[in-house]
Amino acid sequence: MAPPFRIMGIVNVTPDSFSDGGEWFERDAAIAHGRRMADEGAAILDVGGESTRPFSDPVPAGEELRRVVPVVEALADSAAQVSVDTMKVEVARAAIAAGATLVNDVTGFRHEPAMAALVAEHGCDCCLMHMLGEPRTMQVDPHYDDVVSDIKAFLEERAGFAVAQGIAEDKIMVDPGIGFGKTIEHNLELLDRLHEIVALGFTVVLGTSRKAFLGRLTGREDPHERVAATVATNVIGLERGATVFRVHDVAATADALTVTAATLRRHGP
Ligand code: HH2
Repeated sequence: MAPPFRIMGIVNVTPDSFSDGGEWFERDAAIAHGRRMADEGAAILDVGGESTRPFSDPVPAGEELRRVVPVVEALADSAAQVSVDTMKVEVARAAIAAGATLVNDVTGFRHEPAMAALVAEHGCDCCLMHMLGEPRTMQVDPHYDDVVSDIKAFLEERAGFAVAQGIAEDKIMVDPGIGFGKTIEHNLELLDRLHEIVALGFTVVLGTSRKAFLGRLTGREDPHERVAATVATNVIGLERGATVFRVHDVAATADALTVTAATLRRHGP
């Protein structure tokens, strides 16, 4: 039986990520961290060299390449699938050459539409995420008519673009982009109504890990203390039909989702 969920472990090779900036910036530390997460049950390792936290500044392609490619190359021989978290075609191309088979583009191929042709050409998987605007501006008074319907329509349009560019439907994952131009209320509504996004028919990725709205809800300022809050969102996400969970804390997530999946399985397929 296919596993009911996959965990995507986050490998941030950055000095400034919101929750673990600098912890894995050194190349060998990032590689060891990735291997540890694979041992803990990560089916996917998502390697990124540019923070997209609110108000962050872009990183030049040359620097992003220098951060990401050696880590992708080293992790390509692990049991996990290697994903590259980038919005730049140049970085994705080099990461694919180094062994990545999944492109996680937080702009849903809007930053560089040519990303779609690259993914199609190499038969890679892709994750298309929703973000309102760009990181520098996205948290300034985000507004939607209906947050779930608006994001569902966006993801459907982006997936249609990907298919038109030659990407097979079963290679496409969609992600509502928790925290990317959303208030706490928007994030909670997306989580609660996640089954509506699942109804699109694509694999749904959920990325809530340690995010600010969890800190606001629990009063936990240190992102490392948001693991239990993250786990709660992932349990809800699995129950609503998401199957890929992008997290910093793999072992805790694996335990919680194993128990959740075993319980849900009693209801049949
Ligand atoms: N969130 C972040 C980055 N990439 N990709 C997907 N598909 N979904 C997400 O929710 C998502 C993502 C932000 O988290 P993180 O990588 O921990 O932080 P930073 O962007 O500061 O490096």
